[in-house]
Amino acid sequence: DAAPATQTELVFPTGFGWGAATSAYQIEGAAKEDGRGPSVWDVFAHEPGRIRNGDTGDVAADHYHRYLGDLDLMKDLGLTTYRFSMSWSRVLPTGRGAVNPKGLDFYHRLVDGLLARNIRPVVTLFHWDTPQALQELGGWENRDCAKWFADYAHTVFSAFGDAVPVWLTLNEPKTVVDVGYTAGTHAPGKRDRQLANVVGHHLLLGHGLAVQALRATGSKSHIGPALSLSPTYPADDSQAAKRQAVTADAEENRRWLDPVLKGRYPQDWLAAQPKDAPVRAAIKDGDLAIIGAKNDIMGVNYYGATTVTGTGARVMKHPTSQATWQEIYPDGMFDLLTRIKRDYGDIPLTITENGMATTNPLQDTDRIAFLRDHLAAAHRTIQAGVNLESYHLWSLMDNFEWAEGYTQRWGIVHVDFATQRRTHKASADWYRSVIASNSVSQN
Ligand code: GBH
Repeated sequence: DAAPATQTELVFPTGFGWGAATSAYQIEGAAKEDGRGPSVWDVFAHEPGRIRNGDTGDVAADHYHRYLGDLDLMKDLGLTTYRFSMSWSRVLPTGRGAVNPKGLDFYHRLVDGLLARNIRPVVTLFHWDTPQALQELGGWENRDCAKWFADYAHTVFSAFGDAVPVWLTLNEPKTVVDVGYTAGTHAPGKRDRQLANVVGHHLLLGHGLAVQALRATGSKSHIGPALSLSPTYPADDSQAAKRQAVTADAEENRRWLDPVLKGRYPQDWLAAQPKDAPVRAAIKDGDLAIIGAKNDIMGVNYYGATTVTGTGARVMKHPTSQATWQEIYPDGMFDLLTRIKRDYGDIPLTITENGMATTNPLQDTDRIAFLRDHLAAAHRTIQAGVNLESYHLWSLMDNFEWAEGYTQRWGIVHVDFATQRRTHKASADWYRSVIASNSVSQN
């Protein structure tokens, strides 16, 4: 049912990866089955008052039991790439030590099912679900966590070998720092900006050690992080707003990109840390060489722009979605990706997440417009010479949206959480025809 290509069609390069993304805690459920150990999210979600309506990921979209049907759904959409995450505590129930064979087996069945359908598995190792047993030892506050993470990574690299062609180490370390450790509205629910920055450094170290672990296996698979990035813009033409946009850029983008792609923290970000900030002591000699070792791919989660006033206040210049933090600005994707190439070199890029939440249950024409505008921006980015190899929309299906529970729906496939029935939204049918034609019509 592909529309014939016309002049208004933006045709993507042959082989461009058309994907969707999910994460383990948000879709799997089966929280206590087959030997899975608890993660910080199991504990956090069960604390009263943490999650809207008291929701948890105990069952979520029950993907652990329904993965075969979900694989067929992906095949039916025509996906050529699928990004999911492995639950660390399903593979290693206490985070280290003995492997849980049933946990590993689930991911083998999933990976094999993808390969059998010609869908490329893109696997995130850590999407925020630190094993609870490790949290009891301080989790990412403890420098050893970087090593525990690399050991877990080595375990799965050895188990999957070349069956997984693309590994993503961390999903959005920034969110762990800002939401898990500063706002305290994600697990583990702490509010300590200084400790948060230590956690941020340990996460980056974990990333670097995991890259080393992959290289040590001799694998030809590719690896990189998935960073949440947001181009920053001044709200007006004032010098003050322009300066604040640079400061915000350090927080939003350079603070993560510079260590990974240049092996150093940005000077302005470092200078902004108090003299006695514990993060200064946490950064040991040699860490940045590990963190800055070569990556094969950079994953970018792009949700929107950041606009700042002359006082540094964040304001909304563009439309938002049901998720009121989201400032929808498709051109920002072009600005961000062309900037990465300009400032950091020609590393292959993948959009690891992009999408919106809407209250429209099935006729999600707002989501179609969002996806169309962002894919048009992606197309322009490729035309400008950026090596953007694939796009994973967030999300394949409705799921457990962290502190928002099941009240925010991000999927192109609707999930009735009472029956677990999956139903295509209008955006799913639209995306299927985009994939079939390898093109997007501009309007
Ligand atoms: C992504 O984060 C996540 O990777 C994914 O798991 C998630 O489902 C998806 O986005 C949709 O949210 O509520 O004001 O405290 C996107 C980056 C960082 C945006 C945390 C929301 C919380 C803002 N997110 N932020 S607030």
